[in-house]
Amino acid sequence: VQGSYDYDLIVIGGGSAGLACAKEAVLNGARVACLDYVKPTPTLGTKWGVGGTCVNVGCIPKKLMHQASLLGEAVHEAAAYGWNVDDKIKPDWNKLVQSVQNHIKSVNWVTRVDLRDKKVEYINGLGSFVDSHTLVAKLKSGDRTITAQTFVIAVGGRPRYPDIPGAVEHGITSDDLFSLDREPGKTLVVGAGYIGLECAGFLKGLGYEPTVMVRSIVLRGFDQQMAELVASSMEERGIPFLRKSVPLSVEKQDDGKLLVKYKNTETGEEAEDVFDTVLWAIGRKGLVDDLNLPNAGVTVQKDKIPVDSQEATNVANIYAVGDIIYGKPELTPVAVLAGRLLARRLYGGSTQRMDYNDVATTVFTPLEYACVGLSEEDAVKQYGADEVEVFHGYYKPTEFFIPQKSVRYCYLKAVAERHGDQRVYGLHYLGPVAGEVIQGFAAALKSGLTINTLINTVGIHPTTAEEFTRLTITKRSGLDPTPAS
Ligand code: FAD
Ligand code: NA7
Repeated sequence: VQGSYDYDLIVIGGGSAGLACAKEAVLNGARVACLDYVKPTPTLGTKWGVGGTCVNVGCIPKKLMHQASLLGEAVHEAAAYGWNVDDKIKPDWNKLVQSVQNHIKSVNWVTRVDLRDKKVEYINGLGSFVDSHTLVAKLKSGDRTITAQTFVIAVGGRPRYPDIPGAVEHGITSDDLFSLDREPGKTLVVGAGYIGLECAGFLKGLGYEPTVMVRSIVLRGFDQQMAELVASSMEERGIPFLRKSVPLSVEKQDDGKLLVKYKNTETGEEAEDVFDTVLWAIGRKGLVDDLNLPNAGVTVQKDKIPVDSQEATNVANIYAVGDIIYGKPELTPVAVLAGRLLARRLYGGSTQRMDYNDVATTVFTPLEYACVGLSEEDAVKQYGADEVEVFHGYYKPTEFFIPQKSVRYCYLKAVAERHGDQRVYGLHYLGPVAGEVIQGFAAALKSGLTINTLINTVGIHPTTAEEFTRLTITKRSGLDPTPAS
């Protein structure tokens, strides 16, 4: 009987998905508890407050460090614009970390106040199922057993460590980097997903020496032409990429530095180098283990939870949202919207489902890359090469001229239907403020944008976003996509 449970809804995980879901459920009349618990990182013991990955060890600190790195670049450009700048400027890592952490702590505080105001009961405990309606919350003060009609699992994930000697003892992950109490120095970044590239990018901008170790390809899952341009733009800035390489071991030398042995996966050749920091960015693991899911009967697939189009698991009263669900984009706005829509369906009489297609995203590398919709290879796979037209061009941002910044990798393309209305399948942009450029186009693409509409839209001059309205050269034509001036 519904009334006999402690709560209508227990949300496990107080991150982007869980908080959005819990707050929306209360707004729609439900009695809700939200559990959040962070296990410290294995070696440095880093932990943080309520709010999940995005706020504490993800999007927000990452964007702040990226901004710090862009500012350093801007200061150097300022001289060309006539500012009298002391050329000995250098960043203070500890001060940056302190500023970033202060901001995070203020967000943690606001989040707790918001939960109290919105009447969500926040429980700082690790949740573990007893059965499909009962949970044990492991609190500092001991165990507390609570029951609910409905559960939403929103536990997200944590970075993986490779299974090699010294990985855990001597390596760190993004969970430690944003609060590291010493300068990272010469850093080996292992993994060429977006997290690895972003971290390498801002470390370089802050004056350190990152190297990226790539096992196979760069930015798996993204358009590969764009991914290679991102990598080349980073190499041009002096970030070496160790291609086709995997680490074998990490040892601490007597001088405190880290000796990394690695091998080339094609030639088998082994090599070694010494670093101050080794950062694992080799992907993330869903946090299913502590949940005791077999007690509730919930199915797991590769440490993630498969759900249907209503975010329902295989158990009738248990749902899952956010990074923990299998096969969907792991992004904060996806987690937030899916969590909110789920609560509205459960308690607000809504039938609206989450649309996981055409989600825009940005890789915050020094030269940023943003995209929405299909990659060129996915469009070709889906519609056939003869049915896909790619409009592309290089461009020169006005603000790059005076400081004579490299424009070699400022490039964009629209992947579209070849015949008929020439509907746009995907947009890709490499250049400054990429996320700001693509966000509005994402709404256009979702509204059925065509090439005709795109090139008949009057641009805003002088911007880089206006380059999308000038895309007239197709790859098929073979014409040179570089601008004359
Ligand atoms: P989380 O935010 O991870 O929240 C889950 C919470 O549940 C955590 O606090 C966890 O400790 C807690 N928990 C786990 N198990 C239990 C349990 N048994 N009991 C109680 N609590 C538990 N996304 C973007 O959109 N843009 C970006 O720029 C971006 N940058 C990123 C950069 C980095 C370095 C990283 C790591 C991620 C980034 N992401 C970005 C991804 C984004 O952070 C995630 O998609 C988002 O946080 C997922 O939200 P979630 O609610 O599913 O999980
Ligand atoms: P990703 O996007 O899963 O990328 C992980 C990268 O690490 C990728 O380049 C992998 O290469 C590489 N990798 C994976 N395992 C290893 C080992 N054992 N050794 C060396 N290199 C390895 O992870 P991120 O951390 O960037 O992002 C995590 C998620 O957060 C991601 O799914 C986003 O959607 C959100 P591969 O291509 O597999 O050869």
